[in-house]
Amino acid sequence: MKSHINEDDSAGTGSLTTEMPNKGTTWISEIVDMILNDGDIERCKRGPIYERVPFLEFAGPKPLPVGTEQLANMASPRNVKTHLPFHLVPKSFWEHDCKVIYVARNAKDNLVSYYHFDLSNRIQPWPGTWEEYLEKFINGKVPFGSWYEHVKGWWDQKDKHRILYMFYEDMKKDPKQEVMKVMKFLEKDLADESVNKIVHHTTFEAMKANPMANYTTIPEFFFDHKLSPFMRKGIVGDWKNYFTVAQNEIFDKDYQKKMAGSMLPLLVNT
Ligand code: PPS
Repeated sequence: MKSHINEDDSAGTGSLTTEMPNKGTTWISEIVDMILNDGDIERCKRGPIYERVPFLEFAGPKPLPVGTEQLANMASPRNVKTHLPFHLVPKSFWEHDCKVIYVARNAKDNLVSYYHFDLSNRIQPWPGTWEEYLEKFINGKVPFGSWYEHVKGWWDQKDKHRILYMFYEDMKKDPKQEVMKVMKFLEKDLADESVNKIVHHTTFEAMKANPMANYTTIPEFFFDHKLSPFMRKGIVGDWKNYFTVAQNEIFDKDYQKKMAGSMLPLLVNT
């Protein structure tokens, strides 16, 4: 895997967009692709997001591409997606000083989004009822493991490597400011007009309407948008529509316990 990912990245030009699933990976992937392509919208429609941004650990059913095979045939700088927790990322990323953009999202919205994603995603385990899924999430029994360990694991490493740690909620609140942060991190200097284009092209509405970003091009046997569309709501605070008062109390109590001692800003009641 090492040679696949990094042989062209000795200058540290590769960039990895990473996060627990359903935190906004697709959103940040599209932003990075737009920045690397100088805000050229047509160029960013050259293929579906999963062809433009290989998913490092993905090796699912055909016709979807295998991440490492795509990367082997791609020139640097490569924009790579992963959901891996920090300790599972290939060491070659750090040996080659690759840049990583991590996006964290408030735990409850992440859970709600992940629940709907697993309803539609036919290659991940069936989520069960909302109550069952809530329990699985709390206990880290969902694909890619514990949300708590994931966000803390990357937070603890953010000053030791070239990691830009971002928050979904900040991206919603001030998308232009966050796009400019990413631009600076990638050492790109685009004109204000291009930045505005990127912000517009990567709004929830624009991406939902864009077949190259909304995953409607993948076969139904893999993801059934009729059960719940991939671009579902794209909002902050949707958890309030799902948690009962009792579930909220249990979640908050458990959150405090699991996150005790972490310097990570609270990611639970936005
Ligand atoms: S995946 O499959 O795990 O990589 O999913 P991921 O892309 O990380 O997360 C999907 C959620 O991100 C929302 N999304 C967006 N929100 C705001 N703006 C934009 N542009 C955007 N693009 C994707 C998407 O709607 C999913 O969140 P929910 O809350 O389910 O709507």
